[in-house]
Amino acid sequence: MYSQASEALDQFARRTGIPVTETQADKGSLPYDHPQNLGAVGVTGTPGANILARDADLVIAVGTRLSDFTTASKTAFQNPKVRFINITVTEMDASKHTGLPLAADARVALLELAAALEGYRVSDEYSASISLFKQRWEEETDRLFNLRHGPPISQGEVIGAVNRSSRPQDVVVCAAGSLPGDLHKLWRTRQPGGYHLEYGYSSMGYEIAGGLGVKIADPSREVYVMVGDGSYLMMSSEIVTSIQEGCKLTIILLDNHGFSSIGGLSQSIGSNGFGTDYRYRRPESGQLDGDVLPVDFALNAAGLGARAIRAVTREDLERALEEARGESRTTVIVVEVDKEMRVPGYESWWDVAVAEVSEMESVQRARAQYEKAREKERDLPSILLRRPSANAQTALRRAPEPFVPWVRNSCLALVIAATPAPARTTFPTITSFRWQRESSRAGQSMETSTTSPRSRSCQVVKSTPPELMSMVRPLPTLSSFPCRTL
Ligand SMILES: Cc1ncc(C[n+]2csc(CCOP(=O)(O)OP(=O)(O)O)c2C)c(N)n1
Ligand SMILES: [Mg+2]
Repeated sequence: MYSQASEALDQFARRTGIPVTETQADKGSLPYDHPQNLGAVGVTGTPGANILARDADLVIAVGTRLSDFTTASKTAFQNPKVRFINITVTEMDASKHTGLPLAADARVALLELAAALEGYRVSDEYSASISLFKQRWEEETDRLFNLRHGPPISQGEVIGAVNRSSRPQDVVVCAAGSLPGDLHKLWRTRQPGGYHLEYGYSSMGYEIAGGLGVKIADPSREVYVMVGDGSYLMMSSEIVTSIQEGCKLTIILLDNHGFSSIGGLSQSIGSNGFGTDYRYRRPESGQLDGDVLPVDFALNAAGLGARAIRAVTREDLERALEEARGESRTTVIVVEVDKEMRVPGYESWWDVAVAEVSEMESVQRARAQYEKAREKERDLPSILLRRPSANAQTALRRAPEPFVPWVRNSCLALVIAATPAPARTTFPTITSFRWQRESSRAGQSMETSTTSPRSRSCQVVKSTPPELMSMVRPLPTLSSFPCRTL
């Protein structure tokens, strides 16, 4: 996204037929209805993206940190022969999953690689499965957008209504709770920059302040801030600034009287959602199991100077969104949603540790399932290469570009798109990039060390497999890595 690589990614995907999946950071680089766009990948991914990631024999990671969510805690890639090509300007990320580190700007890299792959296309069978997964996902999204649940209505329906009401150039802003995962899966982004998620830290309270920044950056776009009641309670004060500055926001506040996200997680680990409802503590039980706290969010928003509209049904919500569009000042639409009517997960898993020792049977059961699920975590180590000795350095020479044969020999390639930094004028292009491979003689004297992310420890591998040696190059900033070198 920051590289402005959308057009290059579009060309690369169309020409090769290789499917593209999106991290939170990159959603919108391709429009949702692009024929190669399988949508969200990882813990909050779509079935098509996750099934193809599971089976992929080659993953081209563009700008992604291959984080815990993107890799489904290292369970996302199950093909025993899977290889990674990591296109990024961050050297540490370039080496993840024993990938081929291609340190380059995303746009430049994709343009050059598309040209280098002239004539290559994925098989018809693979193409057909991509189309089928896409079609099924659109049907599933329509189902969730039209559940007709409640009232209280479902969060999926609210997302559908906001999505339908917004224009392609408008922006949805969010940060924390159950909304980011649901938006990642369901939001139909039509233009780059139409989807703004703070998912680096997923900070509750970012939403309204962040939305104000987005509006200041481009006042011509309507900004739809989607925020949970918990996050709203953490920081709603920038509503006042938005009114002071005449920066209109449309804020959709989804009130489910607590933490749907953390409540669901807590249930999944056998802890019954402890402490995640906004309820009175009942003296009889000593627990937070009394009545729902009477927080009036519409009154609160009006008190800060916003126009406040309450919506109960889907029709109310659609009318409110229509009214908000004609408003010139910040408008807060408060809609109650059913906390337990969640958008499900698809073909993925997240490593949330379950207590090893507990008297609760539900926790013991969850622990047993957790231990089984963890067996799928794959330790594809990072490669860190020690700075070679002066002799070895002089023996280094350009290696033949391995990218093209890797793609040509792959049957099930997949792109994961994220957010690399913008092109820098000093940055080398792929063809001029110095791929360094030590000669066979120098190979004897070079050693690699691999980090083991699961154990957070560092093992040292003295005899480097020749295949790895052809793809690693010295990392100039090695000393800054928290890793012991030889
Ligand atoms: C500043 C901050 N504190 C705590 C968390 C952990 N956390 C993530 S989601 C969440 C609850 C969010 O509640 P709400 O905004 O109502 O969204 P819901 O889960 O109901 O969708 C919490 C406590 C966080 N992400 N950020
Ligand atoms: Mg909530």
